[in-house]
Amino acid sequence: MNRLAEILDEAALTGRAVPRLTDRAALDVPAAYEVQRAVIERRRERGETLIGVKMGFTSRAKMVQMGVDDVIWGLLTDAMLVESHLDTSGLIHPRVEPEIAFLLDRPVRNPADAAAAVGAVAVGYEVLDSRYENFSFTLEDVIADNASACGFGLGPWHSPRDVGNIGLLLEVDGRPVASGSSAAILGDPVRSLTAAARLAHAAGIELQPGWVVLAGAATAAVPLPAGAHVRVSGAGLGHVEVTTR
Ligand code: OOG
Repeated sequence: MNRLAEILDEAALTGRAVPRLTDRAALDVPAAYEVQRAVIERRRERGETLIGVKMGFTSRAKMVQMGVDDVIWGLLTDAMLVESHLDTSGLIHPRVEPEIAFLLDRPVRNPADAAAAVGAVAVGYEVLDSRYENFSFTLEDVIADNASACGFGLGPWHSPRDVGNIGLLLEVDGRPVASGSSAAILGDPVRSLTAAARLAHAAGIELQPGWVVLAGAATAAVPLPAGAHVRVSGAGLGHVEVTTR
C-alpha cells in the first residue's frame, strides 16, 4: 500500500501523471481506501491537517462523465483550501466543478445525526486533478487517488437551510460553462452528507466540528486553464471567485 501511495503522492508533488495503479496491482475497494489513507498520511507527515471530506460521483452527470457508478469519498486537508488565487503550473490537468458545502458545528458520532450537525452551508467549488494519465481510471484507482482531490474554495457561509434545489452556475472568464441544480446531488445534497457520515463511521473516522463536507458536483467538471477567472454562484448563497495563473 505504501509503495502505491508513494507513486500517487509523487505524481501530485511533481505534477507528472502516472499509469493507473490497477494496471500493475490487484486493488479492490477496501485496499484502494487503504492506499488513500496512506496518501493522506504522507500529507500529514508534511504538516497538513485534515479539515473535512469530499464526496464523489453523487450525481449522474459525474458518473456518466467518468464512467463509474458508485459514491466514493476522499479527505480534505488545509493545504487544499484555495483563497482567491490558484497557481496551476504544478498541476497535471486540473478541472473545476461547482459544489454545495456543509460546515459541521458538532461531531457526527452517528450517521443519523449528520444533518443536525450542520452549522452552516455555502456554495463552493472543487478543483480536481487526477494523478492518472488522461484523467482516466477505474473506481478503485480514483478511490486510491483520494477521489482526485486537489483544491477547493468556499463562498460565504450561511445559516443552515434547505439546499435541496439550489441553482448552481459556473462561469469561466464571464462565460457560463456549467449549470445545474443541487437536486442532481443524490436528489438532495443532505443525502450526500449522510453518506459521508456513513463512510466515515465505517472507516472509524469521526467527522469533527469545524470540518467541511463537499457534497459532490451537480454538473460535469470543466478544464481549468491558467490565467482564467472562475466564478461559481449558488442561488441565495452568493458566489466564490478564483483567479488562476
Ligand atoms: C473524481 C471525483 C468526483 C464529484 O464531485 O463527483 C467528484 C473525478 O471525477 O475525478 O469529486
